[in-house]
Amino acid sequence: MININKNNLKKILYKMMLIRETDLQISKRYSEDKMRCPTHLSVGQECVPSVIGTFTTKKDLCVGSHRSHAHYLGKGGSLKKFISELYGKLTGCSKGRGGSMHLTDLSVGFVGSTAIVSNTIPVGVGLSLTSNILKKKQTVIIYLGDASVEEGVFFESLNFAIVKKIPVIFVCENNFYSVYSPLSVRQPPNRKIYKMVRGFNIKSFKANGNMFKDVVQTFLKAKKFVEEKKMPIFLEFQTYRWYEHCGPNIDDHLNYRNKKELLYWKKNDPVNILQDFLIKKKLISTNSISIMKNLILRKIDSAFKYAERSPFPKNKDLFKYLYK
Ligand SMILES: Cc1ncc(C[n+]2csc(CCOP(=O)(O)OP(=O)(O)O)c2C)c(N)n1
Ligand SMILES: [Mg+2]
Repeated sequence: MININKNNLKKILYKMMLIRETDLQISKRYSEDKMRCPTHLSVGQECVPSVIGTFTTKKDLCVGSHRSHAHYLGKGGSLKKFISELYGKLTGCSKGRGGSMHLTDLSVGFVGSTAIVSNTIPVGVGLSLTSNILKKKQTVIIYLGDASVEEGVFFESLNFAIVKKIPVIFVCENNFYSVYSPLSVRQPPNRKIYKMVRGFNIKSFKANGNMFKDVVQTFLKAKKFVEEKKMPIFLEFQTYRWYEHCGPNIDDHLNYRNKKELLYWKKNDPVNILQDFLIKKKLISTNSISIMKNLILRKIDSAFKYAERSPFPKNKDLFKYLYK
């Protein structure tokens, strides 16, 4: 077991709490109708992006999906630019043109997220190919959901990455659902995603995506592997979303997920797991955690205020950044 230093653990906790509280505020404020884009909240799935963000730098690159709030904030994305983007404002990370599903911010190495499932996978492979040819010391991460592995482009990208020895890290966040459909109605019975990809001769690991220790250990192992072997790797992290697939609400009343399953994952709340561990080890006090939370809430509030007073893009500038 690797030893994770205290500062990194606190960084991970801060990122997790920032992502959690931001999404909760989005959920709370969404009915004001000022965020005019669909949102896919990351509540429950904070651990993986927080760990990856902690152990990568702004020079490392990543691409995300429709559910990328956590990916962007985890990577060190600006909260003000993020909320402004949801408000469609010029100060947004995508200059107000993208909304929640189209985040991009090269200043922190967040190349982009898109609404089309699997769309960014070949882009990530291409980024890593380029980076490798130019001999850049840069980790490239592709976030994908469990439904992404049902798309043809996923297999083409995986195949290409193996054949061309492209040192990219595929990070599959398996939350067991695609909208309302569980894995059992979409993929072969009992087939494990991380085992299926081994048919391509890609190295792969599976870990509990809510348990910071497992995520840190697995990610650092993968990072070392791609750096040393110059080959791709595939990671499957099992996790769970607490809110509806798309939107600000809880949809438990629809009963597409069984109550036992929901309860199990809520009990395994990634934020609580890390907080409890740090408190038990006397690395943080409950008081410092509440101070941290208040600080985060103030930061979120000022990001919302910033977004509200920011200007919308002008109609005449609609196509301004398209071909740059
Ligand atoms: C190519 C394509 N097919 C279908 C959709 C509709 N769609 C949007 S999100 C989503 C679910 C994706 O599930 P998963 O990849 O597991 O990510 P999660 O939402 O669970 O985070 C679907 C089917 C889409 N956007 N793009
Ligand atoms: Mg899913």
